Amino acid sequence: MPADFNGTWNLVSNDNFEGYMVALGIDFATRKIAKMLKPQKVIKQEGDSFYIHTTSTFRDYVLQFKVGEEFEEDNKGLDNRKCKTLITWENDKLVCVQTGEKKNRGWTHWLEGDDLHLELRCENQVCRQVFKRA
Ligand code: VLZ
Repeated sequence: MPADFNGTWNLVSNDNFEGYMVALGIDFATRKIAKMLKPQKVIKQEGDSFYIHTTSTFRDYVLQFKVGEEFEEDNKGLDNRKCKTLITWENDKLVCVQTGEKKNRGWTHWLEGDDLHLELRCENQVCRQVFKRA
């Protein structure tokens, strides 16, 4: 049985989101707004099929994928750069590699106790987010 990420999750901590956004080339004004946000994630998981909806008062982002199947991601409303995205299981961690213009781009999700963790990577920046069940 893989890890079960199903649920609605609220952001409780967000370390170095600023550095991650700078690495992505997000402009100053957008960063000022974005770093104040407390996004919520709604995750629907059925086997290896995932729907991850990140919502906030400012912008929304939806990602749908099947583990192990590469697809083109548009990052619309984020940095708008297209990349080839592949998500795989590494034990109970969901590991995403986003191949494109930006080096070392991707993220990892895992569960730790009652918390959902997300590490976001771009170039030499790492952002660490923790979510709790809504
Ligand atoms: O999450 O890649 O759960 O896509 C932040 C929206 C969404 C707030 C960040 C506005 C997406 C940002 C993080 C304005 C620049 C992400 C994946 C893993 C699923």
